[in-house]
Amino acid sequence: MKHFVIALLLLTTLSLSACNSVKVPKSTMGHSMSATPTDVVPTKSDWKIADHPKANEDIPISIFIKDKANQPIKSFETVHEKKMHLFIVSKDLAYFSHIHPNYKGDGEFAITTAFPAGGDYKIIAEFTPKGGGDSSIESHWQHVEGEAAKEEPLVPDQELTKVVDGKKVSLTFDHLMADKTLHMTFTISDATTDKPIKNLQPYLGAMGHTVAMSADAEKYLHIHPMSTAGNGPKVIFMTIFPEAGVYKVWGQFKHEGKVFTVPFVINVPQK
Ligand SMILES: [Cu+2]
Repeated sequence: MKHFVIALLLLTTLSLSACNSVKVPKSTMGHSMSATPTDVVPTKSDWKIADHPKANEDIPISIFIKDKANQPIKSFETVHEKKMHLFIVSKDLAYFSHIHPNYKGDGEFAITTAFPAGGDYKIIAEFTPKGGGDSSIESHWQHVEGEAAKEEPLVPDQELTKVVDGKKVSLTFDHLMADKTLHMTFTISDATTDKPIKNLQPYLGAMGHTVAMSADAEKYLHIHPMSTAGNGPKVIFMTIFPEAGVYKVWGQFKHEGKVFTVPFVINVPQK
């Protein structure tokens, strides 16, 4: 049944803070695309990270997931092959990492990672307590000591074509505007020959994953392709950007055994 639900999964749209929570139903079959939380299990979290983590050192991170009564949540669904997906972004959104903590039991997830420079990072954990229909999100801002990287201004890309790891990737939208269901399409070709790539491989159970984050790192969307059919060159995602503004979008795809991540900065206009 879960697999069937996952197969129907078209998108997951979540906001990080409860006060401006945006939840879009996974299925677009209903009429309502309103921002109503559906079957997200309410959670709390404790984050245990070394007191003064330094850049470029291995930093153990433990995340304790609890229910609203402060009791550990003990069992989790496996979603896209993992019990937890962890995203780490620097405050300027220049740095992006997608990793998978291990489940230790009793609500505790653990991973060791290194931060590339001093500064502030947002860490976002996505997981689904057993029985939950949609993923829950917990997030944490972490300061890291050490020399800061030069801040990269978040400027919308003039042209939505990038070359990453020998792939040329273009991003197009059917209509780009806030608060409206839209299609975003990644088209992937070989950067040297310009030939369309038709042998993309599934990555974590989907033909691609897209994460989008608002410029202030407060709004977060994790989007999956509309269909698992086809292996490129086009991968189509459907989503809603909850508000107008600048977003950074990271598309992640797998080709010839290697995952590549392609970032874009877009400006989503008002409806
Ligand atoms: Cu993941």
